[in-house]
Amino acid sequence: MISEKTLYALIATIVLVGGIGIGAAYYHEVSAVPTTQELSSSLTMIVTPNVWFNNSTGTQPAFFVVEPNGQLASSATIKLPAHTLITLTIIDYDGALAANLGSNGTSNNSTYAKVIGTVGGTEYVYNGSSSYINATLSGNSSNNIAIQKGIGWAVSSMPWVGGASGGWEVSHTFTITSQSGQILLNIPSFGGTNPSGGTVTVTQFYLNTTGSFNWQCFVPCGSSSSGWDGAMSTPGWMMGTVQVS
Ligand SMILES: [Cu+2]
Repeated sequence: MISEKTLYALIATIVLVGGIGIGAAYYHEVSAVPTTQELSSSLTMIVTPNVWFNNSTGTQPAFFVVEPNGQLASSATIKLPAHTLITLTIIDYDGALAANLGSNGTSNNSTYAKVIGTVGGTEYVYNGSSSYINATLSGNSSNNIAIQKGIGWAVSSMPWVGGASGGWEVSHTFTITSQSGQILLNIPSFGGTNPSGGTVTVTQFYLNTTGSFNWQCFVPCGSSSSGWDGAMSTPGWMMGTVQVS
């Protein structure tokens, strides 16, 4: 016959082991969550002007993605959630006037100077010099460098400056197009002749169609005489894929 003491010890063991079992099952369920992780509703990208490309081309500009965990990643494939308000931040260390905008080295398509597909049709630019902005652009609402949506400089398109020998105030664009070439999103990054060098752009948008799309910069900033080789035609540099799910 089992003594009372042994019985209690047995019950305690059963409860303990059962508890560990339930705990393990629960832990497994919780720890399984990241594999079906929700896609982040914020996308932060960095543009750097002088990244080593190869020995013959030298350096090229590139977009990088800053992942939610803070790690720097390639921009070759960017995953974004559908039907979700996405906040995009582009930290651009580059800057120059773009003499050409569009799908080849000689096109001058003002479409790519416009902000397309965002909430309110605007983007917010930070770090521009207020004196410079006031001298050349209207709609400046920037009175400090606080990174707070709505306090930046609200922009719906970038101008051409400098007359015939000038160019667009666009350093690079982050443009998402459909398979048929329709522009779903066009974010011109303000480079221009900004004397403070480099800008931060913040904007918000929705992607309401799932699937695989192309992203491309439409400032011919790559190599060769057209500017469309090198970075412009290499995934993870100035183009890539956006997967929306
Ligand atoms: Cu570019």
